[in-house]
Amino acid sequence: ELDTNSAVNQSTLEVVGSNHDCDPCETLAAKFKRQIHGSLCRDEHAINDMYSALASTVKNQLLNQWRETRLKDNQYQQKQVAYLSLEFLMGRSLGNALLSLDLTKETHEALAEYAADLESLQEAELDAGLGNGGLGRLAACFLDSCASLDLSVVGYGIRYEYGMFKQKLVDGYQVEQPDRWLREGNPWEVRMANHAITVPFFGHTETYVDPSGNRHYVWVDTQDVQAIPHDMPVPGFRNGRINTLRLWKAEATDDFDLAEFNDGDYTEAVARKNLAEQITMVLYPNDASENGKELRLRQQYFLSSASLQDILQRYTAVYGADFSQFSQRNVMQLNDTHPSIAVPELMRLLMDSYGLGWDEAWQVTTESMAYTNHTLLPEALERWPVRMLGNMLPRILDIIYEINARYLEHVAHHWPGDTHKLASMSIIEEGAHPHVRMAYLAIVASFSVNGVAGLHTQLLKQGLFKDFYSLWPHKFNNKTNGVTPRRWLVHCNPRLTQLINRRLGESWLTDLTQLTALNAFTDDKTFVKQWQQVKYDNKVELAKLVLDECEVAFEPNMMFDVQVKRIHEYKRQLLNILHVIHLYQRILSGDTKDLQPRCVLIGGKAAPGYAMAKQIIKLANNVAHMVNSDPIVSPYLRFAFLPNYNVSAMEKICPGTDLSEQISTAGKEASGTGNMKFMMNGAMTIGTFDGANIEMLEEVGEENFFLFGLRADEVSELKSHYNPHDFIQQSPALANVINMLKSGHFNLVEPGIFDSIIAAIEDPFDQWMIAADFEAYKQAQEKVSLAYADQQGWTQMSIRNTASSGRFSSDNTISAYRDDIWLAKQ
Ligand code: B1N
Repeated sequence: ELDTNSAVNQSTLEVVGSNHDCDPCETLAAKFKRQIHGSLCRDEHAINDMYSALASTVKNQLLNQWRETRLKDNQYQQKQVAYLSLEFLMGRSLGNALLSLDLTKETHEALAEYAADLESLQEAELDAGLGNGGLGRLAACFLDSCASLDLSVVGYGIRYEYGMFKQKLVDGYQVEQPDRWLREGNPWEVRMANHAITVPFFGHTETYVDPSGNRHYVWVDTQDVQAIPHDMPVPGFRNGRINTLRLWKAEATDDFDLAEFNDGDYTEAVARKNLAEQITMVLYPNDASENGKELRLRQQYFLSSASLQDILQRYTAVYGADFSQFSQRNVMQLNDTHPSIAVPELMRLLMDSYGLGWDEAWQVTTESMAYTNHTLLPEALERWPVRMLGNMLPRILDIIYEINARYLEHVAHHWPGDTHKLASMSIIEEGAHPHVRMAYLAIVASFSVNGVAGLHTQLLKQGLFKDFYSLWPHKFNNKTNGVTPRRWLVHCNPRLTQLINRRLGESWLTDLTQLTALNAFTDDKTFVKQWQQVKYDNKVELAKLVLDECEVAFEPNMMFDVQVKRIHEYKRQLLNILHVIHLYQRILSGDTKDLQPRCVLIGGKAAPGYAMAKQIIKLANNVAHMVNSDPIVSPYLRFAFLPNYNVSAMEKICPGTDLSEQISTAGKEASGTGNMKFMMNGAMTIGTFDGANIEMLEEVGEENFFLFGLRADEVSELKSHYNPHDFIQQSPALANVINMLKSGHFNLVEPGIFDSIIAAIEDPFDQWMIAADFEAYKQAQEKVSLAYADQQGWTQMSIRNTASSGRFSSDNTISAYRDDIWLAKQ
């Protein structure tokens, strides 16, 4: 089954398919040696070559288990879950694979006779950055938990040639550079050319009536694109299961336009191949906002169609054309609306390719689709122009109209005579430029609609999707996000893991709630000391990273105060920067009483088209420059902006953080997941009553969490009469900060560059309400300082945070998806 002879994307000549790889008696060391010496261009002294050889060795080692998992799953012994997502932010694979397969010790032995150590080989791996932020990383954590819980789950995604851009800083401004992560090949992937799928685009539909009077539709004159699977292994944690992440690559079909051919336009026809291959060229770098580009819709349909055809092929291979069992055997989880075009596509395939009637196809579809919503922000809700859809996917648009017509009958029945409801709930948003509302399409066709944290789900039910909730209350449910403890504790924080193991053994690795047992050691002086030492050592490492990347010296005896996430106004990095300016002013004025020395770190990427986010990065860098170049300030305060924040950076950051900043405007952050990684690694949180913060607070208790700011209901109440100047007047600290910004202190040679930021804070329409929360934030930070001054007390709080983080293991989240969504429809 597995096509191991794929050297196609590997710049090396490999000895492949050799049955030595499956020899259980051959040591990893021997296999590695063969891998390194068995290729022409691998040099045992070059780190990159050694990494590739080691990764290939590990990949080959897991092929047998991978094949067995696949053969078993093809028999449908378990219900099959397809997790459809435009993003999988996997990061590096080597360390995780070694951990899951329990090969770390053997690998160290295999490397003993070489100059390079395992850590430097791991560093040589480029991140698979096939996602923007939380939504993509959640998909990656979920895959790990699904495999570790022995569930038969396939992740379906796109093999972007270029992942999330690399962020450079030039004069404090973000500059984007392409991320050619496949440059040196991808040793983890297996190209499955023999499983290619054809995806149609453009053309038009024709109908005919068969002799028995049934109407049939054919989609003709299409421009077809090939979808080639590239499979990545997803090993479960020491349980023998290897699941698959199937990433589709777009390639041109071999049949060229015959007319062009005959016209002698051979070269033109070949050049046109590029158009098809563009589809999987690049990840759109927008987090929580949509840009409506046509190529993005092509990506969405390409993923949805290829994945559904793949699922249907596997199903019909066992059950033939009998679809009565389909929804008992299969479920598709839609990761936001990005793959929601799968709804009409499944209808099309069932009707046009497999001959089902509408009602039967609709039943199969609505019993097998489940939709996860990840945001309430209006700018992120997808709407596709009807014209664009009609042109690119004419048959699909027909089906959407038919779904809408039938569904609106249901609405009319529920709200008789209410034409306003019909318009507001229609899947088609009418007007001069009608659009398809993808969230509505997803809700109508799914048996489950879930939010990603308690507050978020509540707001979905009461606000955005209120009418749908009253129509179908049973569809709505909450699944609070989680993160995988394998990557986000065991792999990234070996020191803490060892310390915990010494007290609790190892069974907590697959049952994170066992960490509550750590609460028994908060009064154990030795344990507290050891915990402190671990944090200190991790801070030394983080300080090295900051020094290398930012040329700012972080001092491990100071508090490490960190905010890393995508740059967005709702996440309020600006509030954090204003607080840094406030501390800077206090220090300059000699007011250092109760002031705890801090190192503040901010990191994150701005969407390339998001001007305000880019200005915020520039402000952070300019403030950092002033703070760090003043010797009076540096004993108390240091400030750095870390460029190119990504998964691998987070693996070093969260173990070395004392204080985690989760300060979004209440009601705006659907869940957050970085918050959970920090908590697991013993950081304290300063945060608003938003997203999963609320549940973290609930677990750890208010005494161990620095809560501040307006609640979601207060934010919406204040909206109608918000006046930032009231808040500025009432807070001398804020007034001073704004005055200093206005004075040009941070942009002496660049006059006016921060005017738009100042205006945003003072704008009565500032929906993020920076001014409203400043004073509360400042006071919460003062409490943080006092708490940090008591190192013993702080460490006890740190232990309690890790101890209470078990609920936020994605194993827990996935168990709930399994029980309430995936298996609920058996
Ligand atoms: O999804 C995460 C949540 O923890 C975060 O709170 C939430 O902001 C994030 C369009 C998105 N919501 N929406 C997106 C990403 C890409 C895109 O093109 C929207 N990301 C989130 C996991 O639930």
